[in-house]
Amino acid sequence: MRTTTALREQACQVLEANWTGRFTKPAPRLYPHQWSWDAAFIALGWMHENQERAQQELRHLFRAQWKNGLVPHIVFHRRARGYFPGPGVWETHRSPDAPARIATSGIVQPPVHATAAWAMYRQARDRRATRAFLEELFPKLMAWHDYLFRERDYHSEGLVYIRHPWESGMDNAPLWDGIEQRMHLNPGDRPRYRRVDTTLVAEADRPTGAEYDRYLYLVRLFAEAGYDEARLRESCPFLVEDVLFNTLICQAEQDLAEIAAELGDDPEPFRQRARRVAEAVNRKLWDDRRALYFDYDLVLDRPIWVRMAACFTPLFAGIPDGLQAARLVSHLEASGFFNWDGSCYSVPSYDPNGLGFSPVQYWRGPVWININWLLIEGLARYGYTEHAAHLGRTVRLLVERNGFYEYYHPYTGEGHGSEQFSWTAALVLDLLA
Ligand code: 9YW
Repeated sequence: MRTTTALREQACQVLEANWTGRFTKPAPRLYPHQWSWDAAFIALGWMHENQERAQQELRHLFRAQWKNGLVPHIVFHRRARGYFPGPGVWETHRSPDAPARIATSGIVQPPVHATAAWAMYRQARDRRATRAFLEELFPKLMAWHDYLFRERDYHSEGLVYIRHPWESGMDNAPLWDGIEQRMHLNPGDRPRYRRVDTTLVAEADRPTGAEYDRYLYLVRLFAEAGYDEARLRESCPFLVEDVLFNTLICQAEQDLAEIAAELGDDPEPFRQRARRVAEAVNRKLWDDRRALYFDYDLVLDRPIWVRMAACFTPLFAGIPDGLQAARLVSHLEASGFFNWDGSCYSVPSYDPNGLGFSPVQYWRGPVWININWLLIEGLARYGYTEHAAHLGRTVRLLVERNGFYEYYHPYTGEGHGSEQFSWTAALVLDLLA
């Protein structure tokens, strides 16, 4: 076993190697631009080593915020090549809200930013310097959350929707299989393009061509609608209230309340909004018979009964009550997601007994460190310290034996996707702190 200091040094080296001078790339070659929720996780790692970098990470992202508050899921790095789809595909100039001088995508990713900003402040040795940063970020975070509640809360019920699988952060999760099958593309609808990802990592580790066709079909739909949210609400075939996304906005609102209080503002509106989301998640996404939270398909108006590790994450935001939490934890143990004996590295991203499970294919089974980090925090929040410690040991074993990979084979522990993956390194730094 390596010493904690050695592991921490290696994690720092990964972040250092991916630092571009302006922001941190998620991975050396596969992802040469800045990604939104990666930036938040990466800041959670940098904050232990270099507050300045942690702040710059979020500053760089929010500089590309749209006029309507949208925080884009990718901020393109002008000099970087070798990623598809690039700015030319997104055509964000069709939206009056997109920034004129910064190239971005036109969709979002889960809102972990207020959570990262508040953690950075609590962690800071020099709180005075960090307070100025918090003051600078506070209105931007508010605009970001306001955008989500204003534009994405279809029935004004306290839940926000996503309109693209990429918005979930879990691109090819089996959650979307049913919706994608419904999206029949005529030959004329099938975009022509050439992927780059499959030339950089094993094709079997990545989403399929049929999935990419649909991802790009949706992007074209957005561009043609000028990114007009009202129009998209009517025409988009993919509208989902996602458990993970709503969990993270719920926690982010709680953290925004803390930030507001610290800055002398009224925290109550944020607390109220967080409570409203929690109530809505429990009312609409909780399935009492199955003792689990499920995503909701707004187009078909019905739940998506697919068991992902992400379905357990409401623990992170304190959403379940004590009894619900106990049932969630029993479910986690009984279902093959969580193993004490190490027969499977916990927690695989998707139900190991589920239809279409793959130990290597991206979000269809491999272990991801960010999901584990959310579960570790969530389990600890409810007092399941042994469970949390077991997951912490699993993460450590995975990186010690295999390196800082994007995701891991749940049975062999082998690393897949990109190596030198930033959020794996960043969250290991946070867990070791
Ligand atoms: C892609 C950068 C991103 C993550 C996503 C992950 C992947 C990008 O990489 O998507 O091109 O497939 O699914 O969560 O933010 O690390």
